[in-house]
Amino acid sequence: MTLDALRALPKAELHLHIEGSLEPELAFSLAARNGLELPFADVDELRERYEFADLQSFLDLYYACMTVLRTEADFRDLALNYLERAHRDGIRHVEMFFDPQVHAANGVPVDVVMDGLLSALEAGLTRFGITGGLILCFVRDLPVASAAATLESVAHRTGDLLGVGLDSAEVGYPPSLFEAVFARAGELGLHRVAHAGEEGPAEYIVESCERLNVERIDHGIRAVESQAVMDMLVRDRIPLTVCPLSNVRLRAVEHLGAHPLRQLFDAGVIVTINSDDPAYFGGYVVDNYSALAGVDYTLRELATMARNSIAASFASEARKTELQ
Ligand code: ES4
Ligand code: ZN
Repeated sequence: MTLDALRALPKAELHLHIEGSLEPELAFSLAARNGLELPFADVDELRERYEFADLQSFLDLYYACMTVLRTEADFRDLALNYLERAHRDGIRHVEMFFDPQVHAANGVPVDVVMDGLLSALEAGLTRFGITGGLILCFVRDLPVASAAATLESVAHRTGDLLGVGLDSAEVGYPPSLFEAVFARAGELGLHRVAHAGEEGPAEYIVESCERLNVERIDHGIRAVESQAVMDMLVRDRIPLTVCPLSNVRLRAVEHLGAHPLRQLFDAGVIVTINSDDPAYFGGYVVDNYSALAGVDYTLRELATMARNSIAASFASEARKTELQ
C-alpha cells in the first residue's frame, strides 16, 4: 500500500494537541525571536530527549518546550506549519486542542492564544480548504477552580470554540472532578470530549460518558480490559480518537502489533486514527496510518477509519456530506 493511497483518503484529525506539533527547529527559532533560552544546547540535544518512559516523562518535556510560545504570531506560525503538513497528508478537517492554563502560567492570555490559532485556521481554509476549529482543554492536574475560571474567561466568545476537552496526567485525576465544569460547558453550547483510558482505568471512560456527557473519548484504549465498557461504546456509538504511535512511544502499548485497536475495531467500536503530539511521537496522521498498514491493516480497514473520522467530527452535516 502506497503512502499516496493513504494520503488520498479524505480524513479528519480529531486528536491533535497543537503545541505537540512544535518541531525542535521551530522551538529554537521562536525562542530566539522571543529572547528566551531553552534548557537544551541545540535541536539535536532536544531530539535526543524524545525517549519517554510514560505519559508524565513526555509531559515534562512538552510543557518545557511550550514556554517559547508567547505571541499571537507564534501561535499562528505553529498552527500554519501544522496545516501545511496536514494539507499534504489529505486532512480535510481538523479539531485542534490547546492548553490555555499552561500558556497563562507563561504569561500569555487565552485571547492571544485563540486569536493566533484562529488566524491560522482562517488561512488554512482559504489556502487549503481545510475546515475545523478549536477545542479548549482543561489540564486535569491543575485545580478544578482554575478550569472553571478558564471557561468563564472565554464564555463571551464561545462562538470561537468547538468545544472543551480534558488532558494531561490522567491517573489520580478522575473525570468526575470536572463534572460541574463540563456541565457549564454544555450550557454554553460547547461540545465535550475527554482523554480517558490512556494510562487510566477503563472506569474513567464510563465516568467521562456518564458524568461529563462527552461525545467522544480521546484514546480510550483501556476499554478492551472491560467487556461492559466495550459494549457501552458500541451501544452508545461513542467514537474513540486513537493515537497508535503515541501509545507505543509513551509505553501504554508494547508495540504496534499488540495495539488494542484491532480488538476495538473488530468489536465494532467507532475508531479514528490521530497523531496526538506529532512532533514528539515520530509521526503525523499519515505516518500513523502507514504504520498500521505495516502491521496488516488493509486499505479497506484504514478507509473505514478515515470515514469514521469525518463522521465523528463536529463538522456541519453539509460539510460531512461533502467529505464522505
Ligand atoms: C497529551 Cl499524549 C497526551 N495525553 C494527555 N495529555 C496530553 N497533552 C498533550 N499530549
Ligand atoms: Zn492527547
